[in-house]
Amino acid sequence: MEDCIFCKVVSGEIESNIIYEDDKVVAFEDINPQAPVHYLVIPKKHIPTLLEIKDEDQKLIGHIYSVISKLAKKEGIAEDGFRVVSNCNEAGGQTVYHIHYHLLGGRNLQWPPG
Ligand code: DGP
Repeated sequence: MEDCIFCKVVSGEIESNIIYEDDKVVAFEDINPQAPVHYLVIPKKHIPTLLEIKDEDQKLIGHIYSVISKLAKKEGIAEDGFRVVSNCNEAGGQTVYHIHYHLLGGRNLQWPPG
């Protein structure tokens, strides 16, 4: 998608601090971190919202969670605990319409979220 910010992160057109990449997934630092560790884990495939995830994407979504788990361990936030958030549509707080999973950790996170 030519006007999608995260597709541009995937292509390298927009610079980002990439901390993990494979043929299906990219993880990079959020530009506006809300915790000491705040990464965004995204599929390279453009999927606008969680509502457009198809049955054929099940393996991809599972892979994303596997990457998140490895990153949490690598960053040393696994044992204390962390949060994975995916916002959907306006009321859910989604601002970039390319699905992404926020990985947040390194501090005590509050619940419920605002
Ligand atoms: P959400 O509100 O859930 O759609 O989260 C979008 C996140 O994306 C938000 O935390 C800020 C981040 N973000 C937006 N633009 C960029 C960018 O160009 N680079 C990086 N690294 N993060 C971005």
